Amino acid sequence: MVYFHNAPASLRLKELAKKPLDLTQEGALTPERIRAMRTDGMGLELLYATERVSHETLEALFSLSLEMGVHDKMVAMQAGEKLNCIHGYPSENRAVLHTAMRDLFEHPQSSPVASQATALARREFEKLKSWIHGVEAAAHFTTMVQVGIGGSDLGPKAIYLALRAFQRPKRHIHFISNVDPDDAAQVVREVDLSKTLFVIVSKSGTTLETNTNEALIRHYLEEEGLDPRKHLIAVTGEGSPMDDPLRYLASFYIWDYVGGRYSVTSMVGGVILAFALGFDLYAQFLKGAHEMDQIALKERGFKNLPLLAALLSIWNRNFLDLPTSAIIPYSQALSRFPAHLQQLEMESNGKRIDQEGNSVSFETGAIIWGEPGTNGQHSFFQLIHQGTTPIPLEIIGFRKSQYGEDLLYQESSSQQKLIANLFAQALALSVGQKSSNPNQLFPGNRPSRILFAEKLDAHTMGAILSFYEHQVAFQGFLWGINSFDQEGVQLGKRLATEFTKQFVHKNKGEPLDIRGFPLGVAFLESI
Ligand code: G6Q
Repeated sequence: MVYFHNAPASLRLKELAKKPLDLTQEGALTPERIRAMRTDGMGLELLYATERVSHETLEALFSLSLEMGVHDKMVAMQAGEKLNCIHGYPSENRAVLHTAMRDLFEHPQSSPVASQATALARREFEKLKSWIHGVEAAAHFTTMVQVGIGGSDLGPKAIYLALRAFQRPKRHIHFISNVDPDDAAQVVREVDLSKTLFVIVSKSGTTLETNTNEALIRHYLEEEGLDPRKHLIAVTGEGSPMDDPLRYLASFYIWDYVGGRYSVTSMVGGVILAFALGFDLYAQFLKGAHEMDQIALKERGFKNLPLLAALLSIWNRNFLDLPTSAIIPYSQALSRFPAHLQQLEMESNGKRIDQEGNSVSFETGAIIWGEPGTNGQHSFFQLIHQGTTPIPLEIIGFRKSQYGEDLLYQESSSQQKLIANLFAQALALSVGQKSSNPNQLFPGNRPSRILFAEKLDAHTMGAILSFYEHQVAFQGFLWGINSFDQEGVQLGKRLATEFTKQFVHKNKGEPLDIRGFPLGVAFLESI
């Protein structure tokens, strides 16, 4: 069997990595290279001249993708094969079908399993459409608060903020995620409860934070003399403890083959996005994601944008040994998108066993983080330019601003200044600067790539979201790991339950369970 570490192309890449392209070398980064090393699809352009790759490296990377059969895995994924599993061990053992949530626009030509998922997604999509039209016609509710955590919060919030520029007039949107009671208390202070809908989003219906916040919200509503049933909407898995339509104004469904961090395009993001942006923009967002799904599925070689990006990331992570990667959007609207991608990548690919249950002998998921530019330039970019750990950048930028409100100041517009900064960073990081003053020397040779588009609108946002989802999936396929489970979060959850039980004892005036939970009780002595 071919594993990542023994694939012939991996061995070739290891050889190439002994002397990788040095971007500071005379003739390495040329205008011709910048013009040639770009590829596009759906109006998204990926510029990768400032990555430390030669043509030979790229060829070997694509050979690796063939040897690891990643195209077949993408086909299998989108057809609904049970890829979320660890062979020979108890595991979730599920299909991975977030792509079916947006396969709503043509005649789906997929497998029976995927078609069935698409049919259910379309049912919820149509249900949402008429429900949203009803809410709009009644013109009573002005505010929506999403209550959910992790995948039920990060993606929807990031996408809402990304598209807020196109929000319908007189809409107010908030999010409550943390079990910290101040999170809910602060939001509740800002809204008129009588005009507010709360979307309680939990696929499992059992998440501690969300169940607790739902109880808090019900309490707040009742205190105001309002009936929670007229203000709460459920988004949950069919058959979950939250699947109890009589307790909610409306209920929408998702399924176990849509992972939390891959669920923005399902009803998890759908209800709030359709309320905030209107149904048509929500549909355009889904369409953008669907079209990128098709690129991931059907394109070969450089035209497969997410695969190319995944291969560049693998080169940086496994062959140049770079442990972390920063997402820097030159767009204030994408301020929470790095946080969403942090979960998407780190929860998906932060794994130390392969799909057969063997410990891997190579590095997997990088540490992902980021902030918008130009703000980041005035804080952590010092380390990125002159620190001891090179950090590859994934830069995102747009030709036009969203509002189109701009001004010439010192004879250039703000958007032009933003773009100037974006390219300046990529160039500075790659070529560096020589100096006889060591403090002003920039070593350069630090990789970056740029994803560039015309404007951040709903369709483009869908494409960018899907681009990253597939970049993550392709990396997982290359490593042979399961990118779709998250066992690593369970131990902490279980122990938190044990600690919480001690508080229950305390609240009842009972002694703490010193014998059953000695380490925990020792911690609690300090509070
Ligand atoms: C994401 C994870 C996780 C999940 C939350 C919320 O992939 O599974 O972040 O989304 O724990 O789960 P529920 O939607 O079930 O409340």
